Amino acid sequence: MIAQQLLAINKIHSRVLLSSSWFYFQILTTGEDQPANTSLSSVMAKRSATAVFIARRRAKAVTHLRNVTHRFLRLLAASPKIARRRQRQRHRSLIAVPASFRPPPPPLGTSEKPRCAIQSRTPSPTHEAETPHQKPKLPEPAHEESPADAAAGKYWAHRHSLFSLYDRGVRMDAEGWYSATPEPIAAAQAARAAPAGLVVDAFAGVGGNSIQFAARGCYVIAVEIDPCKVELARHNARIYGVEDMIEFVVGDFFRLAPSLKADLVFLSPPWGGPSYNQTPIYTLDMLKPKDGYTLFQAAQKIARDIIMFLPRNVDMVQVEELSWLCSPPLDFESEENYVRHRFKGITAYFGNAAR
Ligand code: MGP
Ligand code: SAH
Repeated sequence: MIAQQLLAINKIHSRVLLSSSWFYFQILTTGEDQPANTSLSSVMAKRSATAVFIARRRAKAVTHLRNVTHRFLRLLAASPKIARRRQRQRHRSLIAVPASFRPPPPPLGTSEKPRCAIQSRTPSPTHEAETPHQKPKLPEPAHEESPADAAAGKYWAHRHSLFSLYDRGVRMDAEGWYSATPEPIAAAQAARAAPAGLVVDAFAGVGGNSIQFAARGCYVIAVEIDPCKVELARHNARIYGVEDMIEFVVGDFFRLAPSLKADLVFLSPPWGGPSYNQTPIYTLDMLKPKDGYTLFQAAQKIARDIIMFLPRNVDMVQVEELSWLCSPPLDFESEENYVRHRFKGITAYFGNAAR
């Protein structure tokens, strides 16, 4: 596949080269075909005008490549990194990149508009099998990997821990990639809800938590402010066969909260982007779009039982204090969440959700 991709890139390059060579040819022939009475200076002027034209055309071609195929180029840059990581895991040969391998998500923190779907096809699992006799023919990266590339590759590598059915066509957007709750964690959180209970997922995103609550047998009201994400979440819920268990609501949780009632509220608000862990202690006022106290109080209007998914560097003293906002104080329990021994976040359980 990489070979095909390289071939595609080569084709583009050879087109650029061909057109350049055509213009070089033109320069030469123009020179030879000049009528005898044409002065040397006019020939030179023509040549330099053509040269300027070529330079502009080349510049355009390069810009075009950079803009249109940037994801594809990033994929090429990322592939050796993925391969090296797999080699380190003592795989004897590299994994062939599947035909439908899709580029990682767009660079984080760019001005690129969020998209409802950045993938269209499902990778074929059979292509991911090792091909023992195949020598790796991955290109060396032309440049050092940027932090954005590294981040994009990192989340792509986590796709199956975010959604085990990812290969069936799960869709994500940039924010979804870095904020979806990994499936094993979402399943453990959902296990605290009573089956057949009514759950409000206040910040539903691309559906990571709503799907697991629904799979548990709960009826879910999934609130999400971004209509595009609601479409992604609905699509993903369909893949998991739980679409009928979820009522999707496009709206601002803080506006909707006073008019909602449920058995349990699940809160996984924005943490302020992937840079949330740049501070040694994450305080509750850093949560978005409103601080943790305002958020918790809004949730208390809906249900006594509350579950919050919080950054791993959160100030636990502040989190426990939330249970004192109720009189008598709510039962409280906190849990560190790991995926493959990596610390991902902390879940705080309040009320009957605490064990
Ligand atoms: P992470 O720390 O960005 O990734 O997010 P990771 O892979 O643990 O980083 P590394 O340091 O191990 O390389 C870890 C998990 O936190 C993600 O899988 C999300 O579930 C969750 N998460 C991250 N962010 C930035 C958010 C967020 O803004 N909101 C919510 N609700 N969850 C988030
Ligand atoms: N738990 C989700 C991820 C949630 S990320 C999952 O597993 O997929 C936080 C989400 O909150 C983002 O999708 C963001 O669009 C949404 N959001 C931000 N402000 C909101 C608000 N005021 N009301 C509802 N949703 C909001």
